[in-house]
Amino acid sequence: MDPLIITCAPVGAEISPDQTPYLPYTPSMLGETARAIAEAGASIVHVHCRNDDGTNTHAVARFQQAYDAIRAQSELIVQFSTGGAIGMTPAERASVLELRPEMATLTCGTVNFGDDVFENSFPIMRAILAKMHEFGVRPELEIFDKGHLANARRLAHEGLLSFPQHVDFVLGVPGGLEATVQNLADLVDDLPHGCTWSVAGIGRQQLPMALAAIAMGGHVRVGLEDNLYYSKGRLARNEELVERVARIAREAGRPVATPDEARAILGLAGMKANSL
Ligand code: KMH
Ligand code: ZN
Repeated sequence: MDPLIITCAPVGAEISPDQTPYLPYTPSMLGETARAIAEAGASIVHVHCRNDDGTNTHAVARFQQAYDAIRAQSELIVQFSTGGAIGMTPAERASVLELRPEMATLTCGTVNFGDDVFENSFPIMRAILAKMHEFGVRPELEIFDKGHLANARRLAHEGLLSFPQHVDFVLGVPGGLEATVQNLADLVDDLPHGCTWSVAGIGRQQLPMALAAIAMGGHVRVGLEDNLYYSKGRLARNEELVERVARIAREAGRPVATPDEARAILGLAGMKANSL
């Protein structure tokens, strides 16, 4: 098995700073977090941005500040979110690709998201992919439901994607596919040949999904975007969530990838200077 790639999603768009004191919602907090999670064993950081008051933003200038802060403190693969927050326009979500991060997410279909709808129609997906091609950004395909893999295959059939790709299964969102080992195994079985994959279990399913991925040869995403707690009633710091998965993987005989090892596994060209 390849060394384990640990992605950390430290902020997300749904958690507010009044739910936890550990949410790194400013660029300088993100920089500090990047250093801590890299030391703990992460190789990718999945980035959302906030204003100083904690509200969501997808402003290009704010992502540039976050990028610079992360890069000043780590060699992590920087993966921008193009999912953003519910209510953002597709153009807003895609705008940050002009900063040419090494990777960015592409959610492969619409999904109920609690009481909201996270909209990713084919026109939205095509527009985001076009920007990824324009700026040379590698997608991570976010799969919240089984049909999303079929959508990704359809995009490939249209010539907009080529497989293999790196895929992240986000399981346990209310409205998406539940986080069970059986569902994970079915999704992995359905992957196009040669894809690499990780899993992000939501809430208390974060650790069980990580354990399954460690055993199955997949990779793992943890972080406060998906789960606030280290254990019942005990709020987590991002680096603790990374450190626990790294420790368990090593105990299980699975080494943990450095950022450059992750780049080699994912076929990324190398740490790019962003263009601005
Ligand atoms: N905040 C969610 C609506 C992504 O980052 O690509 C979408 C999301 C997915 O978080
Ligand atoms: Zn996200």
